Amino acid sequence: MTGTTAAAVLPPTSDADPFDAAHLEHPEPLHRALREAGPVVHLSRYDVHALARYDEVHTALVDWQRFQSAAGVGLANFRHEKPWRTPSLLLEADPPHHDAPRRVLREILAPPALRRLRDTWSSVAEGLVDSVLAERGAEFDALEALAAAFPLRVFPDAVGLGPDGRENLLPYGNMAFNAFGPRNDLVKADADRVAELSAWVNDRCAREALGDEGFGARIWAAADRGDLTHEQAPLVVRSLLTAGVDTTVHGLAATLYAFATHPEQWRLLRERPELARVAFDEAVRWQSPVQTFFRTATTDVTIAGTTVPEGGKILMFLGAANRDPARWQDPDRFDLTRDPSGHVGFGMGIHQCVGQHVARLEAETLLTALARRVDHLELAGEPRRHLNNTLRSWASLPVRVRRAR
Ligand code: OVM
Repeated sequence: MTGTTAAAVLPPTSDADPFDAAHLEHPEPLHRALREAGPVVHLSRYDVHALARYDEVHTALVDWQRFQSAAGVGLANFRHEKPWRTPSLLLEADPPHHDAPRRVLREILAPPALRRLRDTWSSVAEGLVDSVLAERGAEFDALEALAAAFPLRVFPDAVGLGPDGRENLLPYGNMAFNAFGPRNDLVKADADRVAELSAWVNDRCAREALGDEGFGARIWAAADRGDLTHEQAPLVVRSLLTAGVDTTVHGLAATLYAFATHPEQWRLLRERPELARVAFDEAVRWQSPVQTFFRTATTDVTIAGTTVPEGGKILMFLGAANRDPARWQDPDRFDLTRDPSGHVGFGMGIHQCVGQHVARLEAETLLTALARRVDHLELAGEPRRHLNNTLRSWASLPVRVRRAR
C-alpha cells in the first residue's frame, strides 16, 4: 500500500431501459453491451447497478448477507415502497425468517417426494402427445398444445388445487413476474385484474381449498407439526401457485423452441432419451426463462472496484450470465453435449429455485413422450413472444412435426 486510498472506480453508465419492448423482445444485444461495458454498469434510467457477467452475477447470488432479498427482488425497494402483495416468505425473505419455509418446501419438492408422480406424469404426457397428434395433426401451436397444456394438467393436481378457476394461474403468474419490473405499460395493462386474481389465488391457499394428498396439504401438515406457523402455511402455498406455472410453461416452450430450431439436437435426443433432463437444463441456460432478479445492498459493497451504496438496488441479468463467453464455450449454441450445470437460470445459493426438480420431472416426462412419437420437429411459422418484465415468455410457437414410424 502506498498510503493513498484506492480510488473508487466510477462504473460505466448506460441509459438503456432493459424493460422496454425492444429489449424484452430481443435481449441479447443489450446483454452483450452490458457484459462488455464492465463488471458493473450503472443504469441511469432507474439508478440501479447492473451485473451481466457470470462471475459477478454468481457472486451476488451466493452472498445473501450483502445482497439481500427482503427488500424485494424487483425494482421496488420495500424499505420505501409498499409491496403490491404480502411479501413471499421464500423469495422476499432472508435468514433466519427464510429458513423454516425453505426447509419445509425443499422437503416437499425434493426428488424422493416426487417419485410417486413420475408414472402418472409419464402417462399424462403420453396421452397428451397422442391426442395432440391425433386431433391436431402435423401442425399446431406447441405453446398452447404442449408447453402450457402439460403443466396446467399435472401441476395444479399435484398441489391439490380444485378444478375451478385454473385459467387464473397463468394470468396471476404473468402479473407477479411483471411486478418485479418498473411500473410500465406491461404492469398497467393488468392493473384492473390485480384484486380479482389475488383474491382467487389467496382463497386457493386455505387448507379447505386443497385436496388432502398434494403439496398443499403437506404444507399445512408441516404447520400442524410446528415446522411452520399456521399463518405462514397459506403464504407458502401461494409461492407454489405463483412461481410454479408460468416458469415451467415458458421453460418447456424454450426447450421445444430449441429443438424446433436445432433438428440435429432432436435426433440426438431420440438416440439418447436419457438426455431429456440435461436438454431441459441446457434450454434453461440458453433461453433463461427467468431473465432478471434484483437484490439490495445491505452495506456499501464493492464489486470489481465499483461501490454500490447501502440500500442500492442491483439488477442481475441471469440471461446474460448464462451466455457469458468468459464462462461458456460457444455460449449462443444450444448443445446437449455440453455440461450446463452451473448455469444461473434457476439462480444459485440459498434462494436457488426450490421447485427445480418438479420442473425437471415435467420436462423429462413430456420430452420423453414426444421423442418416442415424433422423429422431426420444425417451426411452422414465426414464433411470437409474450412480453413480460421478468420472464422470457411466448405467445405462440407454431411447429410442424413428423410422426415416428
Ligand atoms: C414466491 C415466488 C418465488 C419465485 C418466483 C416468484 C413470481 C415468486 O415465493 O412467491 O415469481
